[in-house]
Amino acid sequence: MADGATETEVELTDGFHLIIDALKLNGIENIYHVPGIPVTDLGRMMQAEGMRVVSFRHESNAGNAAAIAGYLTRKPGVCLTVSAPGFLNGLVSLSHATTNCWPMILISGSSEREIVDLQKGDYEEMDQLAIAKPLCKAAYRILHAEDIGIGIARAIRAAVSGRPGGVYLDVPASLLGQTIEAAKGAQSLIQVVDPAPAQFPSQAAIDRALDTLKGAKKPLIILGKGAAYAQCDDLVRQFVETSGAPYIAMSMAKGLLPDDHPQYAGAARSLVLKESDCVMLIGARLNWLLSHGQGRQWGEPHTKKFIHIDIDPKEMDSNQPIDAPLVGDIESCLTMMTASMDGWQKPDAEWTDAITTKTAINIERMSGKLMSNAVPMDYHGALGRLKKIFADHPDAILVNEGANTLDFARSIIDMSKPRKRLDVGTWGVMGVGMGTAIAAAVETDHPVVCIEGDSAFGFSGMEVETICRYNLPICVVIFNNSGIYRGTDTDPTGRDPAPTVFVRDAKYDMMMQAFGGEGVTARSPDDLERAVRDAIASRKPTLVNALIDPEAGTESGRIGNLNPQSVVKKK
Ligand code: OXT
Ligand code: ADP
Ligand code: MG
Repeated sequence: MADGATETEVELTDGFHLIIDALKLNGIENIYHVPGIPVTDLGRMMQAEGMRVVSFRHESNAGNAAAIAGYLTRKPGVCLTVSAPGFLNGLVSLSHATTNCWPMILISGSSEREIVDLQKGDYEEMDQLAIAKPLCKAAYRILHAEDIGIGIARAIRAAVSGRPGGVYLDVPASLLGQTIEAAKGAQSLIQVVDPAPAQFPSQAAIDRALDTLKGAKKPLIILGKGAAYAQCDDLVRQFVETSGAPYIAMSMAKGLLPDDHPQYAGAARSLVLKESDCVMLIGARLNWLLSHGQGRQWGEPHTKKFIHIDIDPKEMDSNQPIDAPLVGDIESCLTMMTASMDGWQKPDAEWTDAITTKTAINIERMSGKLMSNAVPMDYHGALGRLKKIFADHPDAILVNEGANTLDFARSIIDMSKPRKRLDVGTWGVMGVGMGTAIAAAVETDHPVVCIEGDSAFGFSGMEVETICRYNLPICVVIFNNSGIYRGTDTDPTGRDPAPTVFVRDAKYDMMMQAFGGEGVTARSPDDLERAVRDAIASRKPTLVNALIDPEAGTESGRIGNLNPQSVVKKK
């Protein structure tokens, strides 16, 4: 302090600025947000300090944006919400991020501890920390400005290290205005060093995995979204090609190697799951999406051997006995494996030829359907055109949700680059579409095409205003079949619409027009192709209302078998 200076001239900082400085110090620049008490000024100040603040219409969508930002960047996506109701809205997506193993931080304003803990009835009173804890990977509260550096550092490290996941950070209103000396504040901030350290397995585990793979006559590799998240794309490709094994990709791992790769067995999925004798999982869990590794689909009773790479040791043996567990990060595991694969003997041609033949038959069978010019459109006719568009635009990002709309698009549209297909993830959750699309555009600046069931779109549709407000290069294509799965159900009593149907031929295109974007109705595959190509070229916010035959879909798409059946005869 200069001679004669008074106490008040000491430079101060406060909770608002320390949070901003701590995030920026750790390379976090984008915030997905809904403003309100007590965080309105925090959002404003973040923007003033050069952060990109994307303000949504509902916290669930802001949270879904943060979740996918984490997946795409390997840095925690940050969602900033108000207390109680805003916090609860954001919590669904925090759990979604945790379930999918994506790093995310939900920062939520909260009411004052003294009032909440005595339940005196504060504005938006809620014990948020207690509620968040079981639904995320870690949860912290910061009470003192000098602890902000530690709080943010802990949240970042918890989100990205080991198996990534969602972290809750509770920020009481009084923290934001707390002041401390600026120099002391700056000193208290932490730049996290090596937030997701490499985790190498032992050489013995590698040798066991190599021996198991070597012993296989009919090996199969399954790539999951953990492998896409790991961002060691060249190494994954090198390993797959050196092994010579056929592989399939789980939904969001499509494109990690291009879907037209000669070893890709996606179009012979049933065959390879059933007939393989050794399955190597790389960043994919043997959960419901793989029928827990059992049942008819897997050719049960089977004696398949399993090799499993996962960063979480608890994942091993969760569904099937794992013969060769490889606990470590994918990059470290595959680096060690490929180092010992010189002169590797590829699988017998008998196995790979059978797959190539089946693949060719299935692709041929499908290609006829993709030429359909039926009006009203069926799923194949519409998706056949979108398939061509993605082939011409390999950098475009595909966001996809719905039931039939999801399942048909997954098997019809090839992806040729990693992390270009973003969808409903492990929970199969509807409503992720607009948040996912917005974050994909913000984080990558690539054009985004969302292929949305009309029901799926309804969960987050108001965010078309956000898309227009930020002028994002997003084209939303609504597969409008006037319902959930189909648009043809009726109420047996004749009183109401059936629970699964919507207003017939709704004009969703007008929603986009209402906010200044392009809104187009597509009745035919030609209309659809033209509209989407125009949208990608112009990068203007666009909504294409694609009218699909209400009779074209099936109950629950490809997962109708999960519906319980009633034994009582229908009236
Ligand atoms: O080998 P076989 O013969 O089996 O064939 C396979 C491949 O070999 C072949 N194939 C190919 N052939 C030729 N060429 C190529 N290139 C090719 N590629 C593949 O195709 C078949 C299929 O291959 P696929 O897809 O790889 O394999 P399969 O067997 O399907 O894989 C199994 C799974 C389980 C891995 C896969 O199916 C999968 O990933 N499924 C995910 C399913 C999912 O998550 N669904 C979403 C949830 S459904 C339901 O819950 C819905 N809700 C309820 C609800 C939800 N979810 N959330 C919330 C918050 N509230 C409520 C609702 C409300 S869906 C829904 C709305 C639905 O209505 P919409 O209007 O939105 O949508 P529409 O249905 O369109 O009306
Ligand atoms: P999919 O739905 O595509 O099958 P899952 O979400 O079920 O994929 O599985 C992803 C798995 O990847 C999780 O079990 C997670 O622990 C794991 N994982 C994520 N990142 C890494 C990494 N860098 N190294 C190893 N495993 C990882
Ligand atoms: Mg529908």
